[in-house]
Amino acid sequence: MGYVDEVFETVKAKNPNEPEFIQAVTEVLESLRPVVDANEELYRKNGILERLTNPDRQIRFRVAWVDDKGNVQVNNGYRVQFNNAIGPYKGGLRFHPSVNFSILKFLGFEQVFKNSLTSLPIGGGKGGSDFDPKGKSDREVMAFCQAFMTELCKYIGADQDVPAGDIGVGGREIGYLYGQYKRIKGLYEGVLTGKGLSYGGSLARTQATGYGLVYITDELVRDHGDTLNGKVVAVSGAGNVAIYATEKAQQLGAKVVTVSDSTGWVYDPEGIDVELLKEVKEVHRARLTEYAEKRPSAEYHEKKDANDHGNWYVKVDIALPCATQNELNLEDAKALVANGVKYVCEGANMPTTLDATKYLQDNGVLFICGKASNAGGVATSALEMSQNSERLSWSFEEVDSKLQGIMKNIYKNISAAAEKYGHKDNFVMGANIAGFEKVAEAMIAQGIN
Ligand code: NDP
Ligand code: 2IT
Repeated sequence: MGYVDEVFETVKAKNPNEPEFIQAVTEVLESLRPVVDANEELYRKNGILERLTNPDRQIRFRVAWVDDKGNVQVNNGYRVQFNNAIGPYKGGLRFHPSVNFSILKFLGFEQVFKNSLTSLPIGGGKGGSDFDPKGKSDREVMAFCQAFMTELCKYIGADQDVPAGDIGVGGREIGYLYGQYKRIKGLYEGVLTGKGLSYGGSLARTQATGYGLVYITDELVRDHGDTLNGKVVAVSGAGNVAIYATEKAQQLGAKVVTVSDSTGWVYDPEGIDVELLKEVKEVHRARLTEYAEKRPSAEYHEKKDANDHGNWYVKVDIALPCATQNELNLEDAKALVANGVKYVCEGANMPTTLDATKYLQDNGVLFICGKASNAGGVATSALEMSQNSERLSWSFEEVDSKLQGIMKNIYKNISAAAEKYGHKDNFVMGANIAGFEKVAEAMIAQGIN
């Protein structure tokens, strides 16, 4: 058995009941075959694949807090510190009832390669809680965040591990978390990113993941002799990534006709009204029914169940999944292809199942995986860390132009890596190989640990 297969069997045996983690590892290891085959002795001698698929540490703690009725609530808190070969652990915190070690390990594992692709000095990690911020008062969210940080602060630091937002964690949560860190540790340092502008945040971090996704999509489209102008786009999700992907796509002349949330989706043939979407989701924290009520051109579709992905059955040129993992499956991919989709770029982490990815690629769809296409968020987080270190803040234009440069560079590197190994336009392979090479080199240089 070759090295890749040996390690893959071990990972499956050692991580039973972790389907998302196995899924992420499957994709990466399959992609790495050509590089590993070419350097098998070196990687084997250094245990590179065994170490890369095994987090440095997994932390779990109890988070007890008091709700508005005076009842004690208890949640699980987590941080997975995956790999710090190229920089301090870096990656978001997710607050969602589905959070468990399988999900955080898949996210932390992906983050290692994504962060490497940014070319910035950041390692990979992820954390969060099964706490559900939906329907909670601001005071309850604050009480939870304070209790969560009271424990998490023992494991993080500006040069050690720097969390940020993810699903269910936005500006409000980062503010409460930062306040509690400062209070306990007595340190005013860049320990979190995605901070508010009045206390060390970076301009353009809020927009960065969605904007970056569209910048790389634009690169892809241009590289294939096409343009975003006039393209019809399906975006899924209606959160941070979806909102700013929609905004930038429309600024560049495309028309976004769908967005979705956990209970339904809208079809708006005139193009999504981004200001209204922001008001509904960022200000009111409401459902998309409110968007449809206020927008005469929009049709609302309630999801029949969690597997209802009706939003992928609309005729579009480009699909940008920006909600959550495994939200685009094989059936959805078939519908997109039947409707003539040409480009799929992931804003979310692992939103496309493995069989759907293969189907899209086999049918000539140009596909960029999340670890490359959504890297603009964490890249801008790293720019926030730089600004915090030098105690300066850069203008929106400066950060945005660095973000554009980073996304162009990622596209260039993943295309080149795919081509070098004889798989032109296979951007999944290109992303995994390009992300891997730097981390592997740093791990070898630093010895066995
Ligand atoms: P938000 O919490 O802001 O938004 C998430 C959106 O997805 C919401 O519209 C939510 O619906 C929907 N959603 C979440 N979970 C589910 C689910 N299980 N089923 C259906 N819909 C769901 O998160 P973000 O926009 O920050 O994150 C979206 C994705 O992008 C995630 O995969 C995240 O890991 C990834 N990502 C985020 C980055 C960032 O900088 N924020 C960076 C890179 C990747 P509802 O409105 O009903 O809650
Ligand atoms: O998945 C991701 O890259 C994020 N949620 C952003 C992480 C970060 O540290 O900005």
